[in-house]
Amino acid sequence: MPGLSTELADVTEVEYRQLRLEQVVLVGVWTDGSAAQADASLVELARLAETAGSQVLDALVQRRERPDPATYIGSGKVLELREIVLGTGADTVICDGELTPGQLRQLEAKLKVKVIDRTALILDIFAQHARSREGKAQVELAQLSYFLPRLRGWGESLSRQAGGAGGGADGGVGTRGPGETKLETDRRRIHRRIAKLRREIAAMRTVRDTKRGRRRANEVPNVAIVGYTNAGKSSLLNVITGAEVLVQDALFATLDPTTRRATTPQGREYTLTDTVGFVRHLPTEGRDTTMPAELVVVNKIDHADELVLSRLRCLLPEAAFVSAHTGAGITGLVQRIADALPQPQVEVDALVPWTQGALVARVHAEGELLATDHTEDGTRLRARVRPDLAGALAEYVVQA
Ligand SMILES: Nc1nc2c(ncn2[C@@H]2O[C@H](COP(=O)(O)OP(=O)(O)OP(=O)(O)O)[C@@H](O)[C@H]2O)c(=O)[nH]1
Ligand SMILES: [Mg+2]
Repeated sequence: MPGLSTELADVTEVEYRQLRLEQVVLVGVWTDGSAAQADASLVELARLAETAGSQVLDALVQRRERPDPATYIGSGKVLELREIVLGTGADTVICDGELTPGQLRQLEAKLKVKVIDRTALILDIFAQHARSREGKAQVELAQLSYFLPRLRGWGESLSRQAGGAGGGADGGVGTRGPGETKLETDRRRIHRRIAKLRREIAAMRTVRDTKRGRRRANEVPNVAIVGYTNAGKSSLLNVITGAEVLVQDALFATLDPTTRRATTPQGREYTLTDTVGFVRHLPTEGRDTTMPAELVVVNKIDHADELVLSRLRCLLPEAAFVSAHTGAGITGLVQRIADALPQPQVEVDALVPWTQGALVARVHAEGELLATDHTEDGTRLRARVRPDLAGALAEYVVQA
């Protein structure tokens, strides 16, 4: 089972069916929005399924006011889906939404193949792609939290199977005892594992916040690249900073946010962070969604249809239109990032002695230089800087 830790496989060996997706059929419920939106959602689900390593054999959508509480799609559609499963030889059905444990269980019972939902699929891809310790821990935590309430469902349907024709609807005395005991043990072990992961993640977060805190103290502004998966966020980071972050024509190539140093054309330093992409119904837990200001970037203009592009330009007059591949628009984008950085507020006029070269360098990197002059006694600087740097320059300030 790619990505899922052996521990999880171990504790749930009976109840948890491995997410080995091979030949799949997709099914969606179209509740509102246009037909085109419903199609787009299913196309995206197909790409996700392929990213997870499976082959999509067929797909169907049902128009309904809301998903069926028992089986997600209506009972007639279940029969139709069963025919498709039999006809194509699919081993898995993937539903385009988040299903309740009960819906999953009932669909599995009726379709007689493994049924998973969009969330499980995304978590599976995350598990395959996470690289850093923190990333892996977060994915495992998300998976365990997702699977915990679903354990009972799988356990029950299996014990029903074990009970055979003779076992009643509740599994019967002989089948239930040991199974439930094992289930309880597994649940407790998973709860313990979840608690341990939470502690570890909290500890790693503290380390990261300390680093971030240090950057803040140094007044280095950070710019995050956020957006849809496969939009070219990592490619942008690479072209702007010369980094070599993995770029792939795949969903969720990036799962570990990377931060790189960058400088504005004027020489000010900032950091640029690549982030995990979005999709519809992305499990949102743990995402930092505070966004002070934003600059919309439209990438891949080399790839887009002229008509689509001109429509986008009308719709998004403020956006930066770029291509990470050809470099078109990148210079302009870099300047717009520079203009959007928070401006240092304190204006200083200082004569910095030659021995204090590091201070001069800091003014170049962190501040906005207004005038500079090399005198016999040192460097005369007029600049706008942040308060902490103004403090460091205080003793050299030239009295007017
Ligand atoms: N034609 C064209 N393709 C691009 C451009 N920028 C990126 N791509 C391609 O788009 C695909 C995704 O690029 P990435 O940079 O990995 O995208 P991402 O947003 O980081 O994706 P995730 O990390 O998976 O969320 C790759 O195949 C890139 O080569 C561009 O400007 N033009
Ligand atoms: Mg990426």
